[in-house]
Amino acid sequence: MIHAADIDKAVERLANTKFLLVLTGAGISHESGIPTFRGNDGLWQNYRAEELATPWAFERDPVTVWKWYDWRRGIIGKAEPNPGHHAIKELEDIFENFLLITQNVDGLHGRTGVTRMVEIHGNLWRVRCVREGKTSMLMEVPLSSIPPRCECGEMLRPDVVWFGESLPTQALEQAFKALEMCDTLMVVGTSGVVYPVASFPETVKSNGGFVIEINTEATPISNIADVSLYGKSGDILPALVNALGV
Ligand code: BJW
Repeated sequence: MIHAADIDKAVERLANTKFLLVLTGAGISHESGIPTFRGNDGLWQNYRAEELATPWAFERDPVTVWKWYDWRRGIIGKAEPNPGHHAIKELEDIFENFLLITQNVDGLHGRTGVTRMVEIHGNLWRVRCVREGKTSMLMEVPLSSIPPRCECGEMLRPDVVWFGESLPTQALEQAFKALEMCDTLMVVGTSGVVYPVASFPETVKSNGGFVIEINTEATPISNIADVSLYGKSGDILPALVNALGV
């Protein structure tokens, strides 16, 4: 249940924001039919994301890990950006100083035309040779052979960030700069448990910034958010853009 006073508070802040930083997680793509990680529908053959999204799982059993990605690529390949994704593109058009940091690897934000974006956990349509480190796009769905291989004969892996791996340096640098510069952070559809991204709201708060959270349920971020708007991002984000009325 969203209180009108909370919406008003968020809109008033946005109207006075100089630099808007938006951080998204799997929840924003849920209304496009893509399972989240920690919801019940995120389970795949009884595996949890934490058991598959690791370099050790890939080393031990690349076929199982690739089958999980092939399953997800099949779902994502049929999905379309939803009103939440489109509203974020509208926010990019409204704010001169803007950055979107997404933890999502599904590429749906990019399909709205948003350009000031950092895909901080990578992109599951991009693959990387495990020997040469060379990246390329691989759009085939379903994959004709698992695991897919590079021209050099070595395995390809999804160009995403697994647990225990460092986030891409350039993406992190862009994120840290924006965390310093922004006065408002809008956090959408993330459970706020995966680091280092989970610490971003705290960083903004300690820099004196304002945090707006949008989620269907309370998360650890709710404890520090200035406003939490509980509901679907596909309903709340368009309502906020509409209320901004620019
Ligand atoms: C809706 C909705 C609707 C639903 N509308 N809302 C410090 C402390 C503790 C641990 C660590 C630490 N630093 C590093 C770690 C270790 C680890 C970590 O964080 N572990 C925790 C689990 C404890 N982090 C790492 O290893 C990271 N690397 C790193 O830090 O490198 C340096 C280092 C290495 C080693 C040691 C120390 C330092 C890498 C993390 C990589 C995460 N990778 C994944 C997979 C990406 C590829 C892929 O997709 O396959 O990223 S895991 C998965 O979780 C994915 C997501 O991006 C990420 C976050 O999930 P997200 O988006 O929040 O999804 P959910 O499902 O959790 O939540 C969805 C939310 O939406 C829910 O709240 C719903 O309510 C909501 N929702 N419908 C609005 N319609």
